[in-house]
Amino acid sequence: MASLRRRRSGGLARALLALVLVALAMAPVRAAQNAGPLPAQETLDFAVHAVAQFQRPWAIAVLPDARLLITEKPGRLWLVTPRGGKTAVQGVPAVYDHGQNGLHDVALAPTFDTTGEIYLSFVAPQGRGGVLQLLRARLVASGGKAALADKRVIWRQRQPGTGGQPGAIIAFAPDGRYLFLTVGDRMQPETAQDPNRSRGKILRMRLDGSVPADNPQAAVGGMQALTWSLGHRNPYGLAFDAQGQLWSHEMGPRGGDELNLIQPGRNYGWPLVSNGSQYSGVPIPDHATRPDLEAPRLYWTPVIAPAGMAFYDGDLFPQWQGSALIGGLMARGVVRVVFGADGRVAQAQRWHLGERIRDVAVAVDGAVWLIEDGPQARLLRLTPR
Ligand SMILES: [Ca+2]
Repeated sequence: MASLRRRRSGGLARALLALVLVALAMAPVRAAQNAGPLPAQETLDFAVHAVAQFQRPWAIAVLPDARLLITEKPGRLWLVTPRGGKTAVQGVPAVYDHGQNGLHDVALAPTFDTTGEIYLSFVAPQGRGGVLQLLRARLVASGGKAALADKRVIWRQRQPGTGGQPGAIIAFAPDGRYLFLTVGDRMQPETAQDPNRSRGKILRMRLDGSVPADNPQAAVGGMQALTWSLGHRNPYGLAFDAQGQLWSHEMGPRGGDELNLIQPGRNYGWPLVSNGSQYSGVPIPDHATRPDLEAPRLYWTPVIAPAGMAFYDGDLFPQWQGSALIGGLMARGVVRVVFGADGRVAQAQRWHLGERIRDVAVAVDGAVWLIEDGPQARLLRLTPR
């Protein structure tokens, strides 16, 4: 009897072990860390220099000659010297400046050195609201003046909206052949799962806006042909790391800000799953309940409200090499995320600066540029102490 019981319990233990091994094999490499509760550190590791001031700025692009292009949401574009001298760039298209809609990202074309081309994303007035558009133009600057020439809209959203978050962040593949654009759900969550709507997607296109033949749904045509990934909420950060991997962050609703590794054809879950809950407090199933949907590699509850992201590759802060620097609107500061060789993603540091941070960029000399958010927002330069 005793030996029988032992045999039975031995069989049970082996069955349990087998179950655990199967579960481990099926589980993701590592459950995502919640970095939300991690406190900001007491001291800053850098000196902060205020260089210039802007009205509702949105994005920074760094020119090879160390100057900057800075957008302001109401529809202004500035060419800015590293010391803060500002020249208004003429010829910016009309924007629908409402809520979080307006003039958004600015990015240099991979061919900028020879063509002078840049890209602007903006919500253009249409109907009673606006549609997200992507414009390619040539930056012409000389004699203290600057203007956009040869303007061409290369992509436009079909259905207008009156508000919500447009996404609108631009990134280029490391080989310089493809452009990626985030499109927010504009507070219509169900559109993020609608394959025929641009909202809640990350798009991939050629530099002229045409469909690359190797996009996951290229053969389907229409909106699906441009879609690289879906199920996104409000992606205000998009950047390639040094290994050529594409990362995006997005704001969760109440909790559940996400940092995602973007892979072609994958569904990132919004609004079917989220590690946050509805603003009303109504729960949403967690990412863990749907292993068929791509889970974030790192998340924040409570939220940081991430905005802007740059991978640090400069010389002034060697300890930050390979890190992602992410601005925080709610966090009122900057977060540094590190990536282990084993696929581990973790928040390494969080600095409280006392102001909402809208965008982050790495300067030509390895300093870090931050732009604050709001009507009197400062351009900040971070250098080693
Ligand atoms: Ca998600």
